[in-house]
Amino acid sequence: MRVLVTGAAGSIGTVVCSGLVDRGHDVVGMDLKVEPEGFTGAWFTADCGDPDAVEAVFGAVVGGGGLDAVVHLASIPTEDSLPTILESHVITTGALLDAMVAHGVNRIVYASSNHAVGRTPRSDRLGTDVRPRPDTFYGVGKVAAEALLSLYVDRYGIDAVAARIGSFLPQPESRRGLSTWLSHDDAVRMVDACLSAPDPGFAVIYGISANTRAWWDLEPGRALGYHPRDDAEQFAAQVEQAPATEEDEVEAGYVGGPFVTERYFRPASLRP
Ligand code: 15L
Repeated sequence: MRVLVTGAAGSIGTVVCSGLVDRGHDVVGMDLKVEPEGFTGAWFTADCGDPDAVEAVFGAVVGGGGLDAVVHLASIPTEDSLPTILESHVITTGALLDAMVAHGVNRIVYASSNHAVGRTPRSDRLGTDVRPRPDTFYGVGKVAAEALLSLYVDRYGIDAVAARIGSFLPQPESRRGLSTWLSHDDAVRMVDACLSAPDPGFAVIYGISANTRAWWDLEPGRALGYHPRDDAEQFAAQVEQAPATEEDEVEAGYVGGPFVTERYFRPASLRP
């Protein structure tokens, strides 16, 4: 498959790009940053929040060999002001969706986040058929971007998979991470499955590894062919060596962990 990856120079992007290349995909990178050393495919240094820039990239990519899918990873990975968040998550997604429709590109895999439901109290394993419950403006941005994907699936018949990623790290670093970890290898497996699943329509999955202590249901991912192999439990002894802190306890109350705490509270009208 020929795939355009946004945020290709970012932490998830670099891992996903090289993993997709290893799996036989032709990967085109797009990022605000310049092409990282060792990147093998075509590269576009451009802002996916700028519709004209996105249109120019699509024109060049589609004209130069076609394009089967977009993997949209570009965004600010943490909390920010509401306008900045909407630009980073929703406006970029809209620009890409418009270009997809204009150029007949039928699939997008979107890096959503667990923070779309982060304000959900921890209890039983959480499915994807629950109320969106963001914990921050960051989470609001992810919910809104998911809604935009849903709209374009219904209007234009494209396929869109939103993967609510947990904690993408080489290894879990906290007690919460023993539940929320997404390993590098599983991230590649996940994106590849979302690209290849036959006719997903609009789908939401949780992007975590097969963690023994998982809080989120892996079945929606398995239904699309995402079969994670790693388990954070192998790091449990190491993580639990340090005594549990009050912070661990507060953060364990809601699935969004630290993002639910007061240090993330700020007025929506605060300008960047
Ligand atoms: C995310 O979506 C964020 O991008 C990252 O900064 C972490 O907060 C991660 O979720 C997590 O929940 O651990």
